Amino acid sequence: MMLVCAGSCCRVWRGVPRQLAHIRSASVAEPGMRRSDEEHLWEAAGYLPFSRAKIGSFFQERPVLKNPFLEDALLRGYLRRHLPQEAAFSDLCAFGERVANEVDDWGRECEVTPPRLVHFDPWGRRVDHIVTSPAWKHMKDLSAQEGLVAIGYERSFGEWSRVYQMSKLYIFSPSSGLYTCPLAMTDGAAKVIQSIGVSWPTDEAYSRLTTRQPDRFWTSGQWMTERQGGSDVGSGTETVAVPQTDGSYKLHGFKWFTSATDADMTLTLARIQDRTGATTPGSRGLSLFYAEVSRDEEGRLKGIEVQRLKDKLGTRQMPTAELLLDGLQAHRLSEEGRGVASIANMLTITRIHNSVSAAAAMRRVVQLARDYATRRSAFGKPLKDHPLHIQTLARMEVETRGAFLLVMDVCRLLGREESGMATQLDTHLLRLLTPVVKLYTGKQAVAVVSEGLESFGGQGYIEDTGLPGLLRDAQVLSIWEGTTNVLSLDVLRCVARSSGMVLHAYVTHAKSLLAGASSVSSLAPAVKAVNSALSELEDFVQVAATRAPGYLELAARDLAYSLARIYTGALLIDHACWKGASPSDTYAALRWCEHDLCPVATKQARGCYDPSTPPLDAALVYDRD
Ligand code: UCC
Repeated sequence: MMLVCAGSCCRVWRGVPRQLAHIRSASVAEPGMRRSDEEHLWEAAGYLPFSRAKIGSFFQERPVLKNPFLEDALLRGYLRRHLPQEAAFSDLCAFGERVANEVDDWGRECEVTPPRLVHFDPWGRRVDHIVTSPAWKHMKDLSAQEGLVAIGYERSFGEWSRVYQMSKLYIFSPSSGLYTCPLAMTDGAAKVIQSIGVSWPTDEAYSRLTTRQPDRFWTSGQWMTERQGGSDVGSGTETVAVPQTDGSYKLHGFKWFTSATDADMTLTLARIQDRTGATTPGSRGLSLFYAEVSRDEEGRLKGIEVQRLKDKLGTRQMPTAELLLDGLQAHRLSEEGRGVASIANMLTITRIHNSVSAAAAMRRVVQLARDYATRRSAFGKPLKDHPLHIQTLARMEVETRGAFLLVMDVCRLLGREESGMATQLDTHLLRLLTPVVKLYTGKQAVAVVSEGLESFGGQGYIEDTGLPGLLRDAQVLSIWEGTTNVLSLDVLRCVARSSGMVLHAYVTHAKSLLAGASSVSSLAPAVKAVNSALSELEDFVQVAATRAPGYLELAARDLAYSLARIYTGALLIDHACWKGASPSDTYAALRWCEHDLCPVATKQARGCYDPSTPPLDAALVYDRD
């Protein structure tokens, strides 16, 4: 008797489990025995791999989610630089542990147990219950306990409180089962209420939106989108508000997309009817209303019918519903006709949350991909030892770092504004950069997450790995809260309304970020690139100011991208100059600045915004031949 495992049969036997080895060594193989006989015997014994449900012993190792705070050198470096308090570090570290070990599983459960709508109870009564998973409810409690909204209002870290809050959300977001969506709207609603003044009827709501007590915590909706669309709110809003004798209103309308519809309250827009039933058209006819979602004694929703849940590409963890408002009691929060301006505060907050989620999605896919690269071997060595693979991950890392710093800078500005520290320059920057960061990171997230899936090969395309959900959920980031083009036009609008002051603030601050790098030779190419992109940008603005308005509209998207890339380059350079910076920080800044930082100038030089362009574009798009 001897062990036969030489030559080609090795391939066959490699899959035999170790516990069967004694059978293998003790039984069948005799010298001179033909391999096919041998295989036959093993197969008869039921041990031949790849036959009769025996698939061999190789299983692909999964990527492991480790503590996302400890795994993120840039996040920790950024906080060491700006918010070096031990309390913040220990909280984020403990929360990161919780996310990796507990919350991520809940997020997965939210995905595989999506919400469903129960229209009727067993006895035929209309109830319109949106049934959510236990994990979704855990997320609500956790959000209160961890202060994911509260931190922004407690302001324990002064002007850095928003950075702290958003760092926590950044760690949480990809594991949250999209609970970051109701949190974004909850934060936005608290902000609107606070800016209007906390008093009846919203004082109780404000305290619930910002509490850390799970049993008191409320989430808010933001019902803005109607059947005619969600971008052109001014002409698309049909909902009417009928005044009541007690000073409240009854709302009648149809909300086409309402996200996280299991909310406890909402802010929404409607047109106030006068005594004749007439309303004012356009934005000027819109007012902002507050309404609570409640039920009568029979369990029916008061003044609301849930028509159906939406069947979406992603964000399936979260209920999105069509709602018929049929006499919903509401209270007016804004002055009449000031609805859009009043809800703008909410949009600022939700757009910043959106950007945090975008950067977080990129970070998560990079973390998983780099872990996987240490586990997965191909062509004889781990993926991490293939330079081309690592180059690809490094490019994703550069995009992620840029997105992170841009997002955190906007959070910094928000924190300064809310703590009364903001200069005029900060206020202008916050107004300009909010649409810029939202539109740019939303697009980057889709690109980076898509690239990230590829780094898992076919496994990145398999639903129950949880990886495709990252991409499906990223796709919404450039759509809701203002599409890329709508936000690009918002950039133009705030430039025009401030008579260019927002751009002046932008250039001034970007230059000040570069100041510390003037003597750092390793960063010289990056500094040169940002400086020349800033000059190109200023030249573009001067030329564009002399052209017809259509010129700027055509340039709007490229302008917004230029603003994002140049400013991010300056932030990366500034961070690389910090005394605690690492060589990777320098490398990231250099790589980022190899981008075309000012595409609006490049395209201007090619005549892309000239009057001949729109007809050529149209002819191309509708080319029939
Ligand atoms: O609701 C949605 C999904 C909810 C889920 C959210 C989850 C997020 C989760 C993230 C984490 C995962 S999606 C639907 C969202 N809808 C939008 O975002 C609307 C997009 N459309 C726009 O943004 C448009 O530009 C409009 C609606 C703002 C345009 O309306 P108007 O009436 O034409 O706007 P005007 O005339 O330009 O501005 C009216 C007033 C002005 O103030 P005054 O009168 O004082 O001069 C503007 O300065 O509003 C002010 N305003 C703003 N202020 C307008 N936009 C802004 C702004 N962005 N910031 C500050």
